[in-house]
Amino acid sequence: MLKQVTHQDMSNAIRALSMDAVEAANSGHPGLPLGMADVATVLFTKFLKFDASDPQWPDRDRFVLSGGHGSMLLYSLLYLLGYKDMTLDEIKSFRQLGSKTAGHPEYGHADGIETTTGPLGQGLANAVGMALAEKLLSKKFNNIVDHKTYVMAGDGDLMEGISQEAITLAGHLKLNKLVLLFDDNNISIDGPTSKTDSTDQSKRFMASGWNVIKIDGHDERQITNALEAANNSNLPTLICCKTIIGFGSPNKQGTSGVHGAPLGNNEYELTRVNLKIEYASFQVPSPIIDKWREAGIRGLNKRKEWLLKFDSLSKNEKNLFNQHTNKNINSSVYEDLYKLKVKYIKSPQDIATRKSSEITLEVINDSCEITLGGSADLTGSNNTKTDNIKSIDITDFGGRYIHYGIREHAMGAIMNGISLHGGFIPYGGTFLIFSDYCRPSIRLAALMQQQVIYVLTHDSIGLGEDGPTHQPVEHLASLRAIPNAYVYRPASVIETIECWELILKNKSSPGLIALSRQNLKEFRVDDINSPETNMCDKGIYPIMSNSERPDYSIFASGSEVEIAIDVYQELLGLKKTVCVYSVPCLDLFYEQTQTFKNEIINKSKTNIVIEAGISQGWDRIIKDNGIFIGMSSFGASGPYKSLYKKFNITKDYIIQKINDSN
Ligand SMILES: Cc1ncc(C[n+]2csc(CCOP(=O)(O)OP(=O)(O)O)c2C)c(N)n1
Ligand SMILES: [Mg+2]
Repeated sequence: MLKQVTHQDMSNAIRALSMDAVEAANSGHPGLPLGMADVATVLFTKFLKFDASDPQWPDRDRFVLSGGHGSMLLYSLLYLLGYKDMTLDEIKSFRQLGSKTAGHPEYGHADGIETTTGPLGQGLANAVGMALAEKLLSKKFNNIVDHKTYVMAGDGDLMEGISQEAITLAGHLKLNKLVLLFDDNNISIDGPTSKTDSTDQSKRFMASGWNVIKIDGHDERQITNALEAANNSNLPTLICCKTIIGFGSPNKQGTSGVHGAPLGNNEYELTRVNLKIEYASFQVPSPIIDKWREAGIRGLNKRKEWLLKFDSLSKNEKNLFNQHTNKNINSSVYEDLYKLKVKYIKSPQDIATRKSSEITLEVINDSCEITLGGSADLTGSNNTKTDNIKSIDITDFGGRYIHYGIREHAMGAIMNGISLHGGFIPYGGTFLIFSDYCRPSIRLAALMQQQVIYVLTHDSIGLGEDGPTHQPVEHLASLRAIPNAYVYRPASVIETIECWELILKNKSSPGLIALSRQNLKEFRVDDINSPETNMCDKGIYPIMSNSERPDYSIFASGSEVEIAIDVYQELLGLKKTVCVYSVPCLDLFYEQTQTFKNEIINKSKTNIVIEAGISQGWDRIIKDNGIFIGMSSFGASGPYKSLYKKFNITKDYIIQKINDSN
């Protein structure tokens, strides 16, 4: 008779495959998969609601491996559970170029990878975003949205600052369907965590409003009981799983030596003997595989029940749900934005672009239900909360605006989680200067091709009196440097509307819109264009010119466009030929064809660039003989007009520079 497949056989299958893959690649992290295999086995075989045959089922539970270095844990699970695209060959190609099994789990490589992890702390905050998205959707579609978010996080995740931001917000919002499985192994790369940390994690989480359970992470019964208790909690739950890193390795377990290096041939064999793994490498016996595959389709009936419930919805409800799930914006938004443009072309307003952005958002939020606003405690300054949307609070998750608190980094990662979960297109506000506090999450949004929107106000020394700590200088350049992130810097109401339209239309990139605190003059008043055309869509367009081959081409973005226009007028008086370009999105301009770019860049003998930031990024336009007007130092505190004067970003200075260069 066949021996019954035990929990130990199941968890050892994860261990075996993880060791095999790391040994074959001669690179990777065996410690986490060996240590957390028991917890993962109980979670995936008894609790997690999913169906491996439909990985995109919207009501599946989400699982996030925040310690992305333990990627083999996830890949082994996906293979064992029968996810179609996670084949044994993929496991054998761990860490090889072109495989789905990259060093760290990468969103989009394979089904079941819910987010890209690796930068510690991000996954944990992504999970908070997913749980929050679920909460909001379940309020709206209470019959068909009801799932949990499980996140596995280690000492490293909990040490990272972002974890504090994320767990305090999760506790505050009482995200009770969020469960954090803490790999409490007291080891990180440099050795025992006693070297670096003496936090009582239970007290820390309890102080933030979490339910805390402590267990032996190798005891099947304790793991089961804890996950059951978490199911009934009205608070988010932390399960501290006391584990031994590299469990099973006789000479390396419990040490940092097993964190991120192959066991080595000798220790690999000893570990297999110790764990009683008797099959050859990469060859998990079929009774064990079968048992895992059974677990993989455990959710089939639940999914069928869900489909019946979904079928019973009205046509409108179904449409709305699908619209949320696919994050589809109805095209009426663009018609409404067009009407808004016409209105402001007819009655131009000289207002700050942060205000223009609010006016635009008001229309967007009115005509579609899937935007989800927020700000990191700068709502009134970022102009992110339009009158037509309500804030969410603990008692009412019916709103569409999140007060993230002073938690920029978590806001970024939470927005990533919301976007990955599906259901909403998130936008969040802070000052441009504090985009530095969001940067790792912005980078991941770009890498994961997520449409996450940043409203970044107070975009230059033009913010004035708050001084150099608050005045961005290198930020536009540094954000433009992130691949697949688009930085927009509109110069007027009309441009702001156009930039928002472009941001909404780009479904696979984060959009960052830099906005002024100070009022700016509307220049898109006459016939430069017809309102049907989005002039910003190539990132650049000429706004005035008096020659086909001018002496000077002036390029400016945002608040500096009006200075460029003043210079133009003065140069006309001096009988010069000039062309002025507005450059609302340098990233988009650089993506145009070489012919298009050359035509613009080589039109004049001398190019002049005006932007109240550093010159980096503009070099291709400035070339060797051009003039750059902007910043090369930190700003200063004072009224904004005196700052522009002090830093020589004025019409008079530019005219003088031009005269000097002749
Ligand atoms: C933000 C960030 N900093 C540093 C690293 C490099 N790193 C990867 S794993 C790790 C240690 C993590 O310790 P722990 O979470 O306890 O994982 P364990 O060793 O228990 O598997 C470090 C420092 C990283 N991936 N992300
Ligand atoms: Mg650890």
